Amino acid sequence: MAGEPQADCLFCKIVSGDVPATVVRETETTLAFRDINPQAPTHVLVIPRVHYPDAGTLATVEPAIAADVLREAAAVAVADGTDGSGYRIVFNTGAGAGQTVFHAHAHVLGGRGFNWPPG
Ligand code: IU
Repeated sequence: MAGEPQADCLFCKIVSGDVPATVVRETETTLAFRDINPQAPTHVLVIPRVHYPDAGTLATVEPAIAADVLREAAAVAVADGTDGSGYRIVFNTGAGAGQTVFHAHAHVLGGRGFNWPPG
């Protein structure tokens, strides 16, 4: 069924508690935890509890939960104090764009300056 946990998905295992993570915020529909390999002083992943392979699919099938992910991403930036200086929300989508975990997630990056265009 759409959105069901996948046995081979790392982020589903974090949602179920089978894999530990440093959780910073949770809601009924989302979980936010620190990235294990941070690329900035603030680097938090916000994921839906339900499993969809990428953000576009999530937004198409479960738009309310996609909105929850975005709202929580902004809340993480405020909680970490990065909202004043600016922060970045990134949804890598597809292997060619750097996606390595195929469970939708927002990267929230902050606490340093960022270049444009991104690498
Ligand atoms: P990506 O956009 O799919 O590349 O992001 C996956 C992220 O998941 C990446 O930044 C990893 O450092 C992060 N991550 C993690 O936080 N914990 C883990 O156990 C694994 C990956 I594997």
